[in-house]
Amino acid sequence: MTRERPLIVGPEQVAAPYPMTVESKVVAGYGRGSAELNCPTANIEQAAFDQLQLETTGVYYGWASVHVNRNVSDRKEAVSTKADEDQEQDQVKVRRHTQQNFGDELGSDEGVVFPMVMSVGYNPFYGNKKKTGEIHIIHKYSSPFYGAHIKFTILGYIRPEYDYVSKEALMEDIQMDIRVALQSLERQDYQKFKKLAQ
Ligand code: RBF
Ligand code: MG
Repeated sequence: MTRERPLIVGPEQVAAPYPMTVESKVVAGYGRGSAELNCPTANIEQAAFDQLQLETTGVYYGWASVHVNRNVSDRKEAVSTKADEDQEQDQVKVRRHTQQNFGDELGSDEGVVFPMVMSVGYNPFYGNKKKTGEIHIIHKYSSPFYGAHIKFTILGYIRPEYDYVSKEALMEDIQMDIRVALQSLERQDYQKFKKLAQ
C-alpha cells in the first residue's frame, strides 16, 4: 500500500493503557510467517491474548524476551497431545503441528530483551476466522522456539490491519512497521520500560 507513514508514533511519554505486560507460551501459528513472509512470528496462547483485552486490531510495538520453558509438566504434556493435534490435520487451516524445543536452543539469546512488533486481529490478507496475537521479535534467532516462554510489554499502537493486493505489499508494510517500532522505542521514556519485558 503506497502512502505516507510517520517514522515515530505515539506520545513522547508512554501513556495509558500502556505499558501492558503479559507472559505466554509460544504456540504454533499457521506456518506462513517465516515460510512466506520472511517474518517469523511467535504466536501467543489464547488465554494470554484474551488477558490483554485488545479491542483495537492492528499493529502494536514494544519489547519482548524469550526464555527456556523449564516447566516439566509442559514437556510431558507435549508428548500426550501430539495424537490430538494429528487428528486435527483433517480440518482446513488448522494450526500446524510443530516440533517444540521449548527454547532449548536459545543459548545467549535467552532472556535478552529486543524490540518487537505485534500483529493483532484477523489478518485480512489471509482471512483468518479467529482474532489472534502474534509477535515478531526484531532479532535474528538461530533456531525456532516453539514451546518456549515469551514475556512482552506493549507500549504503543502503530496502525490498523489492512488487506493487500499482494504478499509483497504486505511484506513492505511490515518492514516499515519494524522501522517505526525501532525509531519509536529510541525515545528515553520507552527505553525505561525495557526491563518490564525481561
Ligand atoms: N496481516 C494482514 O492481513 N494485514 C496486515 O496489515 C498485517 N500486518 C502485520 C504486521 C506485522 C508487524 C506482522 C508481524 C504481521 C502482520 N500481518 C498482517 C500478519 C501476517 O499475515 C501473519 O504474520 C502471517 O500470515 C503469519 O500468520
Ligand atoms: Mg507465527
